Amino acid sequence: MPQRLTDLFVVFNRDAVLENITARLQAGEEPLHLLDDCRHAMTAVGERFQTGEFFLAELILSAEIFKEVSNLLETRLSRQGPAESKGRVLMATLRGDIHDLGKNILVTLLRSQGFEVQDLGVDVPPAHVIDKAREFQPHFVGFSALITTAFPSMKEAVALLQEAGWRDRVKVMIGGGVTTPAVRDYVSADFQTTDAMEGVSYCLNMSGGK
Ligand code: B12
Repeated sequence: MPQRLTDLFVVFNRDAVLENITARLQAGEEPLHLLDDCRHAMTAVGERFQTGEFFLAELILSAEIFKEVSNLLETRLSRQGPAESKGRVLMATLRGDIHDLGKNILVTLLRSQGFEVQDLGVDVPPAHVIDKAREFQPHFVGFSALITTAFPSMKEAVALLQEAGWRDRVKVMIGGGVTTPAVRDYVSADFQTTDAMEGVSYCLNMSGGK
């Protein structure tokens, strides 16, 4: 089934992708598992882009299909939300990066687990994060990155948090397909993952698993 989904993604067969997802949902598969299969399919699209087989138009097409799948799954992912707030999370994709599909999934999952999330969007200037942190008083600051040129922006944002006296008050987490533990160290973040659910678990653990 996962390979079939990738096959459908790489020929941009939107209807067949949505049919595949709907059928598997009806058969009782977990929405998160389905999203993860789609993420693998997107990686396959990215690999073809890297080798020159696909161009930007194909990336855009795959992103459109992925968005439709996310919309389909979002209502199911956000259903079980507890009423009491577990903490505040400030999220952004920083300057130089406009990818947001993964960030949006994380935001949905965090909200479903009871976190208040302020999502600053994409291509956000690092200084803007500090202004918003002052207003929103987050417990966690999360940066999503899919392109290596966003790493200096993340480093700058963490340095600005430090300068503003905010660094010790928040946990900084980073995620997205191109991040690694080495990037976490480079930007001086506390946590790194390429799995949204691990990010949610990190926040739950750090907020006392309330
Ligand atoms: C779709 C896509 C696009 C779409 C994005 C649409 C959108 N609204 O996001 C469009 C067409 C706009 C695009 C543009 C470009 N793209 Co692009 N794109 C991709 C592609 C195919 C998929 C990315 C994706 O959405 N994956 C699915 C999501 C769900 O996965 P994810 O982000 O990793 O998120 C998961 C986890 O990481 C986690 N997560 C994500 N963020 C966070 C944050 C935190 C805090 C936590 C805890 C967790 C977490 O949650 C998610 C679920 O588990 C990738 C290929 C790949 N290998 O990823 C290339 C890729 C990222 N793009 C790439 C490039 C080069 C570009 C362009 C420069 C192309 C160009 N020539 O213009 C532009 C960049 C413009 C810019 N300045 O940002 C390269 C980056 C290479 C690099 N090393 O930097 C890649 C890797 C393709 C490749 N192999 O060459 N792209």
